[in-house]
Amino acid sequence: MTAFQKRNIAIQGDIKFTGIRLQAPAQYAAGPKAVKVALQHAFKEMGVVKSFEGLNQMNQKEGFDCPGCAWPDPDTPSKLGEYCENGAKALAEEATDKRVGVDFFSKYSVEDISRWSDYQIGKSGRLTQPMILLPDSVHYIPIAWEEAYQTIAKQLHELKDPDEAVFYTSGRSSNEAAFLYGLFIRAFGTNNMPDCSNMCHESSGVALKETLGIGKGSVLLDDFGKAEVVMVIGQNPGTNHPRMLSALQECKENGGTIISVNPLEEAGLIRFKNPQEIKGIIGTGVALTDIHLQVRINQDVALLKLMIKKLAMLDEVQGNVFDHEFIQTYTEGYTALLKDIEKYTEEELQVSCGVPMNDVEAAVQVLASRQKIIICWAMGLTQHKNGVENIKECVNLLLLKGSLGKPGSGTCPVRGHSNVQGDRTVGIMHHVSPVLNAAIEKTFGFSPPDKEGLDTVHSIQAMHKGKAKVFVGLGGNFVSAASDTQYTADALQKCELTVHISTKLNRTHLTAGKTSIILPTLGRSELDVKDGKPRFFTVENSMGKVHQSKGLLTPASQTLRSEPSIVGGIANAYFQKEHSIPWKSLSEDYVLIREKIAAVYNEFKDVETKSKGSGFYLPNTVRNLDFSQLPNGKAQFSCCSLPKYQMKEGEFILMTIRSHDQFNTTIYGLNDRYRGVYNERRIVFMNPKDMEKYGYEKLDVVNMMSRYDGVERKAAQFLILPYTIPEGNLASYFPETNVLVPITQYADQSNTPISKSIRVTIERVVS
Ligand SMILES: Nc1nc2c(c(=O)[nH]1)N[C@H]1C(S)=C(S)[C@@H](COP(=O)(O)OP(=O)(O)OC[C@H]3O[C@@H](n4cnc5c(=O)[nH]c(N)nc54)[C@H](O)[C@@H]3O)O[C@H]1N2
Ligand SMILES: Nc1nc2c(c(=O)[nH]1)N[C@H]1C(S)=C(S)[C@@H](COP(=O)(O)OP(=O)(O)OC[C@H]3O[C@@H](n4cnc5c(=O)[nH]c(N)nc54)[C@H](O)[C@@H]3O)O[C@H]1N2
Ligand SMILES: [Mo]
Repeated sequence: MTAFQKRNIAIQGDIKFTGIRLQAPAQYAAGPKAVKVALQHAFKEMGVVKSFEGLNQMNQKEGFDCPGCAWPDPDTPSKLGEYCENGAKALAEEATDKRVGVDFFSKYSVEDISRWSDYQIGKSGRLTQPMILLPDSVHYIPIAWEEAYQTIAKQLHELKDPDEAVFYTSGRSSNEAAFLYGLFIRAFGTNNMPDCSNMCHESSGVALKETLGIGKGSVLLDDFGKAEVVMVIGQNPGTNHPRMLSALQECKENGGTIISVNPLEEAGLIRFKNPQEIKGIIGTGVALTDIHLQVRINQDVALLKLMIKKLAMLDEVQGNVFDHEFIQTYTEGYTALLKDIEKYTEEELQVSCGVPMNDVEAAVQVLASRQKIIICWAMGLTQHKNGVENIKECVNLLLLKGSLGKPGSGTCPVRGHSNVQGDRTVGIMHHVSPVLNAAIEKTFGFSPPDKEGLDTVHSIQAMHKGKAKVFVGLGGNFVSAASDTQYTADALQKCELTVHISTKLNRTHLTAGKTSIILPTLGRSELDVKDGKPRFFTVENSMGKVHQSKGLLTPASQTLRSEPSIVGGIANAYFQKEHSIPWKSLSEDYVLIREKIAAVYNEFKDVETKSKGSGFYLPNTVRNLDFSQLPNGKAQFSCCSLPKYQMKEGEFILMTIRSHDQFNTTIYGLNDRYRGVYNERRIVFMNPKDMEKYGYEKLDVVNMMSRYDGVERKAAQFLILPYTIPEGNLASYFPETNVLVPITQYADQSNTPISKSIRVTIERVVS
């Protein structure tokens, strides 16, 4: 065994400003500018020919699913192109012509690369062949595929207990890859399956399962055109789900009302110029938001309670504001909810949420007379200490209005990664499901472990304590995505082995274990050929529809292997020949994997044929108002408490959000066009009154500090920008601010880090 030399790895790269330029925030999203920017990114990374080749096939029935977000495709995709600006950027990032090969790694050590920004690291290009970093070295060197598998297998065999390994999944992997991965992990003997959902929509899953019986949303894309009201809470579709704007446009054109609830007035929610329509290119576009409720960070429960209280008063007079028949037939806990609401005065709720009473009244008037209501939400609700309760309060409102199980209404947790929902459906889950275990046992003849596994936060803590010694990542960028960057980096670096199945180089490959292996994989857009024939895999979108995805671009390198092939390769090396599961065959044959998925999950019956064309919907009990899984067979109202903050003088609540030019930790560029910020990411948005109160000028340089568990964490060097944001609230981008999120602070029940409500103070940097 070679001695380990601790490496000197920077967790964030050298901190420097990049030359900020400012403009007024945009008043609309998309339009011709979006098309221009999309093509600029695409041409720069992959040239003109490949750009059109790729973009023309994205989200088309015979093509590949966009590697960006999970928003569904319409049943008849537009021939003009069914992609958005940020989908084009996602493709450009994956299909770039740049390469990170052996020369790159011999030229730069992991210590060197770690000084670069995430933006620079990402722009280095695609990984081309398997590489290994040995304990006594700071340079990755090439390794053959088979040898890499054997090295991993050997290390896994050396563990005293299978629970000493953790297997992370990011949500871009196909159903086939995720199923095989989950099967291998269970056969290996652990449920340690942290995944990106743990940092994302876990709070939604927990809240929806408890209240409605299934952890997924209930609306279909068509419902947007039928809805009378769409509420968009804690979500920024203009940047993160741009194709959702077409659905909102349809709602508006059919006479619907849009209510947005957000501490920021996001451009994408103000007005939309649809680039697929002539009027969107040359006209003024469609106004989207009718009523904007500028809630203070993490005061959505207060706002929703206030609305419910006012609706209840109206209902007392009119008798028809709530859907009493629905409540009577399908729900439980109505009386307790009304009683709970009485505990609060309107004034205290209004003071907590900070929304002017007139605006609340306007929203209440709209909601009072409408029944078809959709509530959409994303990270603005899930990433708080009370993330689960935020969502339960939304469910309360829908139940009161009977807005479930009918066209134009329902829950819409807008998912992040393009297949994060599918990965969960086919078994990526740290909890134990006796039903799944029984089905696996029946199909494969082994008993999966019945001990709860570790989620993201607890995996990090286990690695930090030395209880977990091997980390395997199927995609993702664990160190930059997770909270408490220094702590997480230390945790990974304590591991004996880290394994990264990735398309592109990222910081997690640098904050590596003593030994570290990079296994480069095919991207979604790339041709995956077996026996001379291109093959497809399947994904599930945000609305529970499973469909095919088939890449067509020439792979970045001939050495790349597909994710199922890599996962099967590791499994085969671990179990060697004598095992009841045919790992080798599974690693080579997606049809066989799909057969096994269908054997384990009834709802995937005939997936081979049904996933063709526009695909098929998985069953959804809420759509049929089937609450038989729940206590007394009823949907559950919840009594949620108000989040209380005893803020000290000088303290702020910080939300860490995405700019327009990033996909999570992948930084496409340095602009946040809709918010009027160009060429800089180290910024913090602040209310002008707070700036005045504390004597700050625009572009003053500050540090932000959080203090939890007696420890001070610092994010150094941010430029202050005046912005329309509630007083006492701040906004800044992640991953730069993840150093501030303590590993110990996460949502009750779902363990999702509190990335949207971190208590911070700021200090001026004197130059
Ligand atoms: N282009 C692009 N697309 C993406 C991604 C990306 O990074 N780039 N990421 C993907 C992933 S994994 C995900 S999960 C989604 C994320 O999609 P979003 O959830 O839209 O992403 P965030 O930038 O985190 O934005 C959160 C929004 O919530 C608001 N917000 C913050 N705190 C609160 C609060 O307390 N209450 C309310 N009401 N609002 C609040 C913020 O102002 C912001 O508008 O997008 C997916 N799509
Ligand atoms: N402070 C703060 N932190 C957050 C959030 C926040 O809002 N604020 N959001 C959280 C959320 S919602 C999420 S989902 C997580 C995201 O966490 P992750 O999913 O771990 O992070 P990504 O940045 O999406 O991962 C990008 C990497 O995935 C790899 N990759 C890309 N495509 C593929 C592929 O097809 N196959 C494989 N194998 N690898 C691929 C590339 O190497 C790329 O560098 O971050 C969370 N962290
Ligand atoms: Mo996410």
